Amino acid sequence: MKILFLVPPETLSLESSVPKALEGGKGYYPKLGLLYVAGWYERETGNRPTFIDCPAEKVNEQVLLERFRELDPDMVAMSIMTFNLLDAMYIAKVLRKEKPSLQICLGGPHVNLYPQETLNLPEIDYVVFGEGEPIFTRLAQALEQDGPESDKLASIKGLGWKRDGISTVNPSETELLDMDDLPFPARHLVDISQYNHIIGEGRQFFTIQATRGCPAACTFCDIRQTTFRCRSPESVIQEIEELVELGVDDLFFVDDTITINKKNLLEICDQIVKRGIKINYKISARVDTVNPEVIQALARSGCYRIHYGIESVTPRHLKYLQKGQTPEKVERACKLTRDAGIGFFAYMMIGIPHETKEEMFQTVDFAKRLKPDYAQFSICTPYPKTELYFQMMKEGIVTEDYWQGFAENPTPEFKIKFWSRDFTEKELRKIQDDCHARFYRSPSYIIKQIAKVRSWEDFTAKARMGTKILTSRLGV
Ligand code: B12
Ligand code: SF4
Repeated sequence: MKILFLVPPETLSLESSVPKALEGGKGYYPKLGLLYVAGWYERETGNRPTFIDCPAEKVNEQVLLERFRELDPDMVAMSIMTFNLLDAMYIAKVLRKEKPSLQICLGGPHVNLYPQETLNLPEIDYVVFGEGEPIFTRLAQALEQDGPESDKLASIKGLGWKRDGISTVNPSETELLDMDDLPFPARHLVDISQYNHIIGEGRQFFTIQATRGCPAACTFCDIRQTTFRCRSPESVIQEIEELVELGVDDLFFVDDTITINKKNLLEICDQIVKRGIKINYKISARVDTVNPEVIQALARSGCYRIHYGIESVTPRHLKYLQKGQTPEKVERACKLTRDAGIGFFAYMMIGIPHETKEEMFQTVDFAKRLKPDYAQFSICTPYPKTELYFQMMKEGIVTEDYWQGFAENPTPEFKIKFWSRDFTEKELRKIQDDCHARFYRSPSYIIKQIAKVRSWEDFTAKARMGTKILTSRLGV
């Protein structure tokens, strides 16, 4: 069976709480989840699939069609967030028209939330929900083996399948994978030079994952209270060494909070130093999971930036979001980080239910005091099936289950709503622009950035990012 793993062109993606122009200019990250699925498939079957990442390779619909005709795959597998469901639907239709016998399988965060609804959509033959690596391979193998097909498909947990218009969604796979059983993502299927990041610190960027899951309870997040698991430090180091061999010198750990298991992380940092591995990297962390020992180890081993989810300065709002942190903890962690010479990105939120405009600007002032290298002010958005979404429905702020409507009938006319009793979307967008302007145009920020510039590349990266943020509303 010939398999094409595909990241479709982004033409119909929804605009999220971060303006599309800002999101779009940041560069291209690899689809690590799909590369993991491809890696497992390759290891188990010995078949070599094809991988086309249209946005990264700048492949448009016409070029994709040409390559599709040449490859003539039996199955196309795509990974989707809610934000690019429409892109996947559109391209599924185009490819199916080209080859009516083509089988189409979707997986990823959106499918994990809405397996049945996604399977019910036209052109979709299979959905995989949960950790997709073994499930997808079981599906591909089942389709190739002899014997009654429905029996084989019915026995695969985490799979949904459609035959003659009838959808069947099997029970979920409840067993989590041992992360050391995973092969490394199938990076050899993509041209790594096409991935980059506007504010990276190196010549060649790529992503890696050392842990899965997060025990914290932030209500706006899909990953909330999921089982935390780690790979062994040896395996992570081996993968980093492979990446360095490939020319990668700038890594992003996509882990939600890699700092939860400090022992493992310290071992990884230690090994990077001991083995003299030359790598710059950035991570994401909760402020309450770092301490001086961890920060020092990160600094020594090449960590140049930490992404902190800080959200707000107001304890009332932090509590509302069940963030489980205080402004004092935030200040402590940010100071530790600054003192160790690691930069940080402050993710802030405005438009939290019941928040006043004054409080939003207090959050900007707080962000300025923390002295991050970058700050992003997102409009608080209840994403599908999050605790925040259900909470806002209970309070009557979100008046209808509109994500359910989108999942059942995704149309390009759909626009994400910013639910607030106190502000219109236009007002919120204007406040968001004001927040970015207050932050990035503040003399203290500009002086600090000029003082910190290490090289011309560093300066131009910062200037590009700053310009992008300030002009993102203008769609440039
Ligand atoms: C890194 C990351 C990014 C990066 C890179 C994205 C990329 N190219 O992959 C950046 C910064 C660009 C990004 C942007 C955004 N992101 Co993001 N991101 C993540 C993060 C932290 C990690 C993703 C990852 O690599 N995971 C590791 C892999 C191994 O896991 P996975 O992708 O889930 O894949 C597994 C399964 O889902 C399944 N699977 C996945 N795909 C497929 C496909 C097939 C065929 C099969 C069989 C199985 C399968 O198997 C995989 C292996 O087990 C996740 C949170 C998380 N922990 O997943 C959020 C997350 C995916 N992002 C999210 C969001 C909301 C966004 C933004 C909209 C944020 C915003 N701007 O407001 C944008 C959207 C950008 C866009 N244009 O689409 C949400 C998605 C929610 C949803 N309902 O879709 C998540 C879940 C975080 C959250 N808030 O809860 N993101
Ligand atoms: S700490 Fe991050 S990953 Fe964990 S629940 Fe909160 S937002 Fe989600």
